[in-house]
Parts: sequence; C-alpha cells; structure tokens
Amino acid sequence: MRPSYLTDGFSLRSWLLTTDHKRIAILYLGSITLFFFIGGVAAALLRYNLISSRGLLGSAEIYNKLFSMHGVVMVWFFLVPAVPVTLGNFLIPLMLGARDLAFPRLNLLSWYLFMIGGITVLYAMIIGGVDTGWTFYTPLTTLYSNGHVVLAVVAIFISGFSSIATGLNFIVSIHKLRAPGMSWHRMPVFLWSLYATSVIMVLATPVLAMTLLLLAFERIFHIGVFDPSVGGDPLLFQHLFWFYSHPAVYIMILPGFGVVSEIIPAFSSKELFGYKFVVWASIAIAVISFLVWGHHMFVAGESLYSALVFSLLSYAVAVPSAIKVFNWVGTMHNGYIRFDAPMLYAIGFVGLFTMGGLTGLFVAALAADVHLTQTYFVVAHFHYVMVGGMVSAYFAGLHFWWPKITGKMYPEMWGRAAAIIIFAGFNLTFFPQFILGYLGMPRRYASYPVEYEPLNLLSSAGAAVLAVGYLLPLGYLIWSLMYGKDAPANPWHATGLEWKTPSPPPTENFPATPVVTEPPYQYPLKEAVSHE
Ligand code: HEM
Ligand SMILES: [Cu+2]
Repeated sequence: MRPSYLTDGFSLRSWLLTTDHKRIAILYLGSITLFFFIGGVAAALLRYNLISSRGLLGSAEIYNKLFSMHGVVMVWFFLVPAVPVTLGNFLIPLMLGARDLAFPRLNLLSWYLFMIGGITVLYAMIIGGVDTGWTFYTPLTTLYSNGHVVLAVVAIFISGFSSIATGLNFIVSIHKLRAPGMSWHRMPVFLWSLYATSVIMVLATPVLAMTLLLLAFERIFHIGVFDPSVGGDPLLFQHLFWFYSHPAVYIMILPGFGVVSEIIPAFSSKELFGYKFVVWASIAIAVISFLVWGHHMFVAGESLYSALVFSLLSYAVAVPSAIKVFNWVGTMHNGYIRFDAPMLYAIGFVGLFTMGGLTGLFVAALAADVHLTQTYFVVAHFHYVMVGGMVSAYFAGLHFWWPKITGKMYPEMWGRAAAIIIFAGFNLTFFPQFILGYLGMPRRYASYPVEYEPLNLLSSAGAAVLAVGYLLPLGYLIWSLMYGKDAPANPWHATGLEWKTPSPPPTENFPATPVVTEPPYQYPLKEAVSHE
C-alpha cells in the first residue's frame, strides 16, 4: 500500500482518536451507510405491507412504528448529514488547499455527538419505537403517542449539536483557510454550496433543538407550551418545527447541488456555465428558504392572507433552483460528454430533482395543496427531491471522489449499471405515488381501498428494483478496495486542488501550500469529432 492517510497508523485508537478530517470522513461514511441500510430495511417492509390493500404486516401499530423509524433515521441521521459530513469533511480542506479543517478536535467531537444521537435513537427503536412520524406533530406526540418520544427527540437534540459544530467548523475554514489566490469567486461551487448549507445549519438547528426540548418537557411535565388542555398551542409546534425543517430540506439538497456542479463540468469538459449565477443562487436559496415554512400549514389553520403570502414566497424559492438547472444543462450543451458512472448519477439527479421541484410548485399553489396535502402526492414530491435528488447526488459524489478517497478505481461497468437501475427503480417506485395522491390516497395508513392496489403493487415492485440498485454499490465499492486498480492522482482529468495531491492523499494533504492562479473549471473543450 502506498503511504497515505490510510497507512498512518492501523490501531483502533489511531482511528477513534484521530483529528484528521479524512479519517473522520471515513468514520462518518461507515456510520451513514449503516443508517441508510437501517432506514432502507424499514422502507422495504413498508412497501411490502402496502402490496395488499389489507396491509400484509397485519397491524397498523407496526406500520406506524416502521414509517416513523424510516423517516426519523433517514432524515435526521442520513439525509441531513450525509454529503456534508462525508464528502464535505474529506474535501473541504483539500479543495481549499489546507492542511485540515479550522477545528480538527471539534470535528471529532461532532462525530461522537452524532454517534451518541444515532445510537440513542436506535435504542429507542429497539425498546419499542415511536409511532408519530418524523415530524412529531403535537398533540399526538405530547398526549397520545404510545412510543418512546422523549428518547427519540433527545437523540435528535444531541445530533443537532453535531450539525451546529460541523457548520461552524466549515464556515470558519472557508473564511480562513483558502489557499493563496483563491478569492471568493475562484472558489469551487461545492465549497460555496457547503458554505450556504452551513449557514442554515448554524442558524436553524438551534430552533429545532429548542422545539424538541420543549416537546420532551411538555410530554413529561405538561408545562403547557403545546398542549391546549393546559393553555398551550399545538400550532406553535408546527410553526417552530417547519421554521427549521423547511430550511433543512435545503440543508439536504444544497450539498447535492454542489456535487453535481463539480461533476457536470468535468464530464462535459467545459467551464461551468454561469458560475456566478450558480453561486448566488445558493445564497439566495439559503435566505429565501427561511421565509416559506408556512406552506406546510395551509390547512392547519393560518389566515388566508398569510397562506397567500407563503404560497407566493414558495414560488420565489423555485427561481434560484430553476436557475441552477438551466446552468447545468447549459454546461452540457455542446460539451464533450463522457458518460461515466458519476455523470450518469449526476444527470439522473438533474432529471429527478427537476421533477421534484416542479411538483413542489403544485403543492405550493394554495388551492391545489388543499386537495393534495396529506396524500401520496406529497410523499412523491419529497422523495423525488430528497431521494431522487439528494441520494443520487450523494452516489454521484461518492463515485467521483472514490478514487481520491480510497486510492482505488471502482469497476466502471458496475457503476453505470447501478446508476441506471437506480434511476429506473426510483421512477417505478415513486411516479405511481403522484397518481395515487392525485386520486386521493392519504399517506400514513396501513391499509387502503382496494382500487388503489394496482398502483401500489407497481410502486412496491419498483422498490425491489431500487433496493437492488442501492445494494450494488455496497458490493462493488467494497470489492474495489481489495481488487480495484490503483487510482492515479487525477483519473477524470478534473480541475480543482483536490486532484493535485496523490490518491489517496498523504496525511498532511499537500507537500507545500498550493497557489491558485485562475478561476475554477478551466476545462479545455475537446473536439467532439475525435470521439466518433
Ligand atoms: C421548488 C422548490 C420547492 C417547493 C416550492 C416546495 C413546496 C412544498 C410544499 C408546498 C410542501 C407542503 C405540501 C403539503 O404538505 O401539503 C412541501 C413538502 C415537502 N417538501 Fe417541498 N418544495 C420544494 C423543494 C423541496 C426540496 C428541494 C426538498 C428536499 C430536498 C423538499 C422536501 C419536502 C418535504 C420533506 C416535504 C414534506 C414533509 C412532510 O410533510 O413530511 N421540497 N414542499
Ligand atoms: Cu417546505
């Protein structure tokens, strides 16, 4: 094995007490994969249940606990952290040309907090679970739930500190550790998008943390914050919850934007079209995302006027998202495109995110949402953005930077096959849910009228295909660690400082601080003719 951060100590201690951002990224990669797997098993069981209108698991309570477990684990312990803590941790210092993040020990502490939160939530699941859904709406959670609500929200509370610390670490690193010559407008979009994400993490997460703490107090002591019988207001919970959780959906997707903004130029061999627009759209999204939470409460009891304003503002957040899609497509236009696995995942991302975003406009339209809210249409909408979008981007990034992270090439054929299977399985699973929701099938029920059966069967069949698609990378990426070809420093001929150091990088990242002399994405456009 070539000397690198991976060979710098093999003991358990050298991993568990490491302050190297690259090793911490690997620790997170392991944990995140575990949570993705657990959340995935729950999802498979949900789709199994829904094959028959009677519900194959035989009990609504089991079903409720499964979808709650699925949502809690996937949202809080996979989607929100995934790209920032794995790819972000690994790449931010490398892309900045720095030795490490600004606060390496805080970084390690963040991982421990994340693990304490994650293990606590798994413990809550094992001893009985929660039946409230990932949103913990009151008064269900405070008065009626038969689950371990307090334990679950405390777990999320703890992992929230991990998120805040990570956000702070990223912000300070990006301000302070840029290589000489890397002005703000020479910074790769991946860094910009993690910067915008970190701002949301630092500003919004405390609101969620306090809300969950209040929820726990409410459930134990009935202090009357959310409980109407002692003078509280259940709607207050929804306001506080979505004040965090709407911006949080952009914590999930902005890093994905960053990933594909690196990959599409590299595999089109073209400069990113409209770099400044892409950058400022990220900042605009971060700001506007704080103003639209009320679109989750159109039917919960807000005045017509506030609902109208929230509806209008929700349309505003779509504008910067659309700008980005336009710029990615513009980058590919007339490019010299190579369809390697990362690019296939990235193109899948653009398509699926666009579907998710457009259907977001359906539910952001006040009148349409009155019909569609709490149906499978909403489920399909957010799975298109979060799973079709964010998970595709995560896989795109994992493949793109896998040679850098591990020093090994993954098998390209398998990578492409998995990308295509995931895309097909995903659409088969979730497209029927748009129709189901439009026809009126409500979400979160264990059984349903028999006329919805054919579409549900289609959806469950798609889930089986999707599961195969997600298991493949687990197999061939691990395979590549042992049998893969050694990776060169820059297998994709990409720009960016992270490719200027060996694969895998040495512990100190760069032998000498690199100097940046030009804007990012200076790709030569190769002659398309030589390709035929
Ligand atoms: C074009 C921008 C978007 C608009 C206008 C939009 C609009 C909406 C609206 C109005 C709802 C509420 C529907 C209802 O409950 O009746 C909603 C739900 C949701 N959206 Fe979006 N959305 C957009 C993008 C996104 C993105 C990028 C994500 C995630 C990455 C996302 C994730 C979610 C989630 C998780 C829910 C529902 C949560 C739940 O009730 O369990 N949305 N969206
Ligand atoms: Cu929202």
